[in-house]
Amino acid sequence: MSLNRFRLASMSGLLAVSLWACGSNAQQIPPGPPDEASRRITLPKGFQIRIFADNLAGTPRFMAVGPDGSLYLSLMSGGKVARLPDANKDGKADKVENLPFNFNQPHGLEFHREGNDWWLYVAQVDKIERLKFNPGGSFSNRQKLLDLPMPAGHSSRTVHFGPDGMMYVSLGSVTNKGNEPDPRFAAILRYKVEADGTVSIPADNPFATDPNPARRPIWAEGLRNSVDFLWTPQGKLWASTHGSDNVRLNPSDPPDNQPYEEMINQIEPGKHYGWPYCIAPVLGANLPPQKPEIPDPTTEASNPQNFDCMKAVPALFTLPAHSAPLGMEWGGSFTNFPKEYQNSVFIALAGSWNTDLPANYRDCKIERIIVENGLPVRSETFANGWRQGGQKCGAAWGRPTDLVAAPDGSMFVSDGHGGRVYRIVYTGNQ
Ligand SMILES: [Ca+2]
Ligand SMILES: [Ca+2]
Ligand SMILES: [Ca+2]
Repeated sequence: MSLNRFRLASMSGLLAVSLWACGSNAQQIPPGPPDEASRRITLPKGFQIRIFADNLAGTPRFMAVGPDGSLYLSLMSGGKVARLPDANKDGKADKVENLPFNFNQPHGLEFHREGNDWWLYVAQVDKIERLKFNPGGSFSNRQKLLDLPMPAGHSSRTVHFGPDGMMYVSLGSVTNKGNEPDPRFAAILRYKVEADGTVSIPADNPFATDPNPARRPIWAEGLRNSVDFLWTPQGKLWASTHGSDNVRLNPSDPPDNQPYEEMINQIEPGKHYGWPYCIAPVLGANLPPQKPEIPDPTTEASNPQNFDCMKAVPALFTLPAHSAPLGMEWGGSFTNFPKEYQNSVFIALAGSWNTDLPANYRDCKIERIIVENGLPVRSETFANGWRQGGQKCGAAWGRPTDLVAAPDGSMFVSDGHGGRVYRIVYTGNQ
């Protein structure tokens, strides 16, 4: 959860009031003149996309909006976090300012308040750090909170604070579908951060007293690579996860079809989500009573405990293999969008880079998963057109990477492949 309506509702003081004023009642910033994004990308009727910032070097990844209303963006391979203000409110970043710090593959960003202070949390491949945000926009008091295990494998690390005030961190796997060197990989971890930056294991963590200290922070496991996660308005923790590559249920099956990519897992403490032993059984919605996960016949992991796939929690919603889910956000955060878009999950899909058969090339696009009665029921494409027909997303004009709510309730979309940030607004016009 970032600076969105759920957080704002619980804040107090002038800062909260000014931020709230930036939300649903904010003056809508017009989309600006047509550009290459508006010519290429298709959206539902009434929505407009424009380039907010271009020529961003260093692999743009995750974003967060700061207490100053500016967009902050991690530049993962560049080792930087950039600030992209739009003080003149013309729908274009006024400038790209790199914060004067070097980071180690920064990915997840989150602003979180402790008392009167705002801190920017930066998830890096080997650690979590935070920096105090000062009025005027400078950062100070850099603190390392936590070391994360290495080597990297999947190297993106994501940090969010939950509605319970705890810090959640996701780490992908080191291997494709093998044995991991540390139980903190392929898991979502949960920590308590004290006001002075001390980090501890909450007593109600499911493995808080495990004899293996590395298991104590685990909140949920069997998640190969949960690049992002969020909390629904009902307080449910939902996480995507990337499936293993090169699974065929039968040796004669065509490539690229298995496993289905898990878009929404409802995360419960202490539960196992199947990887590396089991895969999702159903394409699309798998709602209670759920079909159980099925064994991955190609797993390279030894299975000393004879892990039973009946014990894995199946995903609530999947999409085809190689969809590659990255950033996700609750639709209600986009207060500029019509009401029917708000009860949904928007998810950035990076699409195919290593599929074999052209028929299975997946789009790099933004998908909207529609939620009814608290459950994901179906999905539809929201923004598409970054790749041309017959082209893999690895060769496309861009690939959506993350999406967050702008201060006026529109959507910022980062593009780690095209080096851009876009802004999607609802105007109601064709
Ligand atoms: Ca501007
Ligand atoms: Ca699973
Ligand atoms: Ca997110």
